[in-house]
This record gives sequence, C-alpha cells and structure tokens, in this order.
Amino acid sequence: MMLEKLSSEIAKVRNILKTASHVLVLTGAGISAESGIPTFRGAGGLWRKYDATSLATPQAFRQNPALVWEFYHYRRELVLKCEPNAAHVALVKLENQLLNDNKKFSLVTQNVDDLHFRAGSKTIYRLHGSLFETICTKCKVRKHNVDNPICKGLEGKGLPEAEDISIPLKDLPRCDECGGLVRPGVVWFGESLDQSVLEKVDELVNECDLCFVIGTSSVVYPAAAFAPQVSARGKPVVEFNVEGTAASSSFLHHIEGPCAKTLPLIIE
Ligand code: BJW
Ligand code: ZN
Repeated sequence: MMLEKLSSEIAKVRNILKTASHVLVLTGAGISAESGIPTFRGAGGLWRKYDATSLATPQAFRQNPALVWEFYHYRRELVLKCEPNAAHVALVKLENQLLNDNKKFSLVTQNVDDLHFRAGSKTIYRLHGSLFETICTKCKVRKHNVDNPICKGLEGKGLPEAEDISIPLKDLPRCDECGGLVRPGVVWFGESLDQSVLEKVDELVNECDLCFVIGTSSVVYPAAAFAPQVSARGKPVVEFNVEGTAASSSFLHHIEGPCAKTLPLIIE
C-alpha cells in the first residue's frame, strides 16, 4: 500500500474510532505472526510434509493420534516461548480506553494461542478453543493444561524436521479421571463451535457500530461471516492485513501492512 494512501486510511479510521460506542474486534492467526507463530494458510502452514489444516481434523486424530499429538505438542511448546506483540498490546489499550469512556469493546478470536489473554485482554470470546485445554475422548472432561511436555511420551517429539514415528497410545496424554485418551481442546473442521459463545458473538455482531478484522484470511466459517454481517448492517468494518482477502471487497477500509505496526498507529 502506498504510504500516502495508508496515512489517509489511518486518519479516516482514527476519526471513526473517536465516535464509535461499541467496537467489535475479530482476530485470526495473522495477529500472532509477528510473535513468531506460523499462520495456517500460505508459507508457514506446513508442518513436516503436512498441511496444518489437514491435521486439524477429527479424522486425522482418529487415524493417527500420535502424529496429531506431535503436531500439537510442537505448537504448544512454540507458543509457550513466544510473547504477545504490539498488536495484542494495542488491543488491551483500546479495551481500557473504551471502558474508561463508558463505551463497549468485544474481542472475538479464532486463535488458540492464548496470546490475547497473556497480553491482558479482559473479555475474550474464543471460537476455536485453546492449545492449553484438553478434552478426554472417553469421559469428555475438559481441563486447562500448560504442562510442557504434556506427557513423557511426547518429550523431545514434534520437531518439524524429524521423521514421523509411532508412539504407543498408552504413551500419549491420558485422562487423570478415567484413563481415556485425551485430545487437544480445539475445534477441528466439521466440529461445532461452543453454542453459548456463538450466541454471544451473534449478539455482538448485531450490536457493534465498528468492527476491526485483524489477520484473518476470512475463509473459515462461521467466523468468516461475522464481519460481512456487520458491513451488511451498514456499519464500518476495517480490515488489517498484509494483503487483500476473500472478504476485503465487502469492507469499508483496508489497512495494509503487518498489524503490529499498523494497529498502534490507530490506537494511541
Ligand atoms: C497478517 C500478518 C500480519 C499474516 N499482520 N495480517 C459455510 C460454507 C462453507 C463451509 C462451511 C460453512 N460453514 C462451515 C463450514 C465448514 C468449515 C469451513 O469453514 N470450511 C472452509 C475452509 C470452507 N467450518 C467448520 O467446520 C467449523 N465448524 C462448523 O461450522 O460446524 C458446523 C458445520 C460443520 C460442517 C458443515 C457446516 C456446518 C469449524 C472450524 C474450525 C477451524 N479450526 C481451525 C483449527 C483450530 C485448531 C488449531 O489451531 O489447530 O482454526 S482451522 C484454522 O483456520 C484455525 C484458524 O482459527 C482458522 C482460521 O484461520 P485464520 O486465522 O484466518 O488464519 P489464516 O492462516 O488462514 O490467515 C492468516 C491471515 O493473516 C492471512 O490473511 C494473512 O495475510 C494475514 N497475516 N501476517 C496482519 N503480520
Ligand atoms: Zn476421562
């Protein structure tokens, strides 16, 4: 994006922000890219020879739980070493500013890295769960878990340059309550999102008067439908991305560039 165009878009968005009374923010993997966490689509979306999205399925877990656990163990370990960046921090600042002015701020994220939480955002609606939650496949108990490694069998495993190996089922994460096989507490393709989160987000989408869509390719539903719904109500949507996306044409403003650089220019 030409520098002049970028400055003029930034000035316009700053003005809209001044008069907004409820800002809804929707984030995707791109907001964590500058923290060192790979996105799903594009260059960073490969782990070993696998497309990351092909491992994020119940079928992949059923077929090869060890491989899928290696992938998730690798990502948990990576994320634990990463820090929130200036874009996460800018959103904390925006939340505090709006709340101080008796206005409303809502943060909806597709990310499972918990970096918004670690940055200090107060209210976060997580659409796709968390890398640091587990669900027992047998008794369904859900737990928060930041152990690294999550179990002995995964110690030193998951390296992207390593060969696939077979890990016996008994050495994968097991449930403390019933001994069942535990899975990552994330939402895979074809699985339903939490109904109560969806209902709340639907309310926010219908209430907000400004929406920021940050670092998402806008191809995964239902999240991809939220910002276009805000646009359809005639409310401004601002997209922050390093490139145009599937949804850009339905948004009023597009701020092109790495969001850790562009967001702080809007939120002072
Ligand atoms: C930067 C940047 C920088 C880089 N600064 N920007 C309607 C139509 C068609 C299909 C469906 C539909 N409704 C449901 C479906 C099926 C499916 C779906 O959407 N499929 C599409 C792919 C077509 N959806 C589902 O299955 C969902 N379930 C559901 O709807 O249940 C009911 C149902 C089921 C089946 C049929 C119908 C109804 C569940 C979706 C779960 C998604 N799960 C994942 C994995 C989570 C766990 C894990 O992390 O391992 O979630 S997939 C993956 O994609 C992950 C992400 O949250 C999600 C979105 O990706 P995101 O965040 O947009 O990342 P990228 O990589 O795509 O984009 C990054 C962007 O950042 C890019 O644009 C870059 O340019 C940009 N960027 N650096 C700013 N520095
Ligand atoms: Zn159990």
